[in-house]
Amino acid sequence: MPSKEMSDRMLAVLPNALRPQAAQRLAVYEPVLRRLLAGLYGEHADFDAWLGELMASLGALYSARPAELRALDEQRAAQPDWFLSQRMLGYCAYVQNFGGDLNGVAERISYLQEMGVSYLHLLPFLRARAGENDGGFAVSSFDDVEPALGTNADLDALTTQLRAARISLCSDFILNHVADDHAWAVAAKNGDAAARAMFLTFPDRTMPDRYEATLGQVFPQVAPGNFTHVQAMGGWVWSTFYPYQWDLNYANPAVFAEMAAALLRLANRGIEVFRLDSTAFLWKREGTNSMNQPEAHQILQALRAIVDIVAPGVLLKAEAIVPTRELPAYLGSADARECHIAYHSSLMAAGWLALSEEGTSALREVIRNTPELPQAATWLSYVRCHDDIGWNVLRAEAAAGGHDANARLARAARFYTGAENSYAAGASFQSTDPNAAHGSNGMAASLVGLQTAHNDEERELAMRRLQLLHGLALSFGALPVLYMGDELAMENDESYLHRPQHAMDSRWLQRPVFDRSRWKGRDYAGTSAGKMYQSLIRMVRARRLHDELAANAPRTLLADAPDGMLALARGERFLALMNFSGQPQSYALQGRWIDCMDGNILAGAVTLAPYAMHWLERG
Ligand code: OTU
Repeated sequence: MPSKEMSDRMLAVLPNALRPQAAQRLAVYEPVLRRLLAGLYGEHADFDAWLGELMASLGALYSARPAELRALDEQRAAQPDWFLSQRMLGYCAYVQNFGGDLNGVAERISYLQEMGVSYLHLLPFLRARAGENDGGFAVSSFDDVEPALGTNADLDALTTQLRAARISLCSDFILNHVADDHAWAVAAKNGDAAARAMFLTFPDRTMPDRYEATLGQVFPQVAPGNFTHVQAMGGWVWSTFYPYQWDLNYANPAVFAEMAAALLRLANRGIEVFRLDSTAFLWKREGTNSMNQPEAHQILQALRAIVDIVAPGVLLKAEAIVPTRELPAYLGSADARECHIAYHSSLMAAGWLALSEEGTSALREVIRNTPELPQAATWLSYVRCHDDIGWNVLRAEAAAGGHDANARLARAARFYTGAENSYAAGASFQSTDPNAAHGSNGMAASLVGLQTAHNDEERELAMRRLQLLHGLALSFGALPVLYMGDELAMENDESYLHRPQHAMDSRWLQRPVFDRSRWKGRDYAGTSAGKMYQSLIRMVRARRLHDELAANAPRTLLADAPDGMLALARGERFLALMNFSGQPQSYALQGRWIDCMDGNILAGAVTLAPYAMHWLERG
């Protein structure tokens, strides 16, 4: 289909007033979209007709976009690096744990403002599978709020209130799979051929066995294998995660069109950021681990082009828990725009590895392996999230210098269960092999030793470790996202062990209910909650004052620091010194510096106390 015809299909459904603006965006991004979709689906006989319908559906969603959101689109398109500022701060929470329901979350907006939060990621809140649903990651409808959490009207009210408070709402968009009770799965089970084609189904084990030869396993203990036998589907269904999460078949253009429309419908409800879940898994290829395939990137780039045309105020965030070298591709490049934000899970895991080893060699390797960002894109930095700390992403960095990566990472995994003489109180996740580097679970405060501390001195060291990891996330040059409860040093929640549907998934250890009493005591520095909260707020405030800490400002790793510490320069005027070891470390400063926290003037050799961090500005 010629370009003009394709654009016209969209323009035809728009009211006159919107046409000039749409035509402008189409002129830039329609050729990109067409090239990507032709690459993915061009071989299909009815490709042109399909494309025409897709464009018409985009036009309808464009017309339906509320004026207020269109205004935001314009504003952000004019300033595409708006989210790279050091004034951006994220917060991530489960709706049910943070506020009970969506209305309860709205009541906590003033707390978010008090912390300086400008971005709120609420974990899955769309209608989820009845019964087990992987914490909402098995979605049965993209168009309805989970009834236990509220109504669609509550969501509309929340996005409106958040927007007024200048907080962008981020929602998960779980695009790799749907629940086995989603309408498509139900129709497929009832024999509907078009619905069946939305999934990857195999009559016998021939193909599944061939794929399995090179596939990994995400949940080897509780959901082994990547295929589930479903009688009503006449065979085996691809299910990378839990058996009730059915992978979508992105080789089918109908899947792409449906999912793109579902994303835009949510965007039109005022969701400003989409956390694209499990992006690495979108395309399957025999003989590979079916992760990070070129087509997965083309799908993401096509979604980006659609967002650039219909809703350029919206941000796409890639959740790809993959080795560092695979990460940059998710942020695309100048001529292949992809996601705006990508989780830096290597940086997160390497911070924890550095603490456990009291050495920064792997962390430095991660930083060296982190390339410069394309324009208007950023990493997401974090200390903890609702998932496990996955050590396997660090294989390359842990092997650098001739180390045995597996031994090193397996030790870290043991360390965070409390073995190896450690202060940590955590749990291991999903491994059938005791020598493997399985993931680690636990709230940050418990993993840094707050839960096992016997006296003030141990508590002080644990607190410093918690501050240190947050300091790294806040000074690295990224969009930092706090995980609900960490700001109040909340500890592990063991209650999941008594819930049969959760007991086998220790990620629930780090999914506690917001602790109101800690929150009430947040101004009182005599408790660990208050101490953490106060120090975090101080860091957040100091960060806001320094342009050098913006996500896209330069970062230099200083090689002259001892192995126990990390010295990170941000531009010429800002220096973060972080001691990851239990021993004092000394560092020779060049010139005169002022400590951003206490105003002390420093010059020459400085000594960092165990686990201490200093943010210095040129004096
Ligand atoms: C994502 O995670 C979610 O964050 C998990 O909570 C979900 O269970 C999962 O998808 C399925 O929707 O590999 O890159 O190791 O890090 O499952 C996608 C555990 C993922 C998670 C992993 C993950």
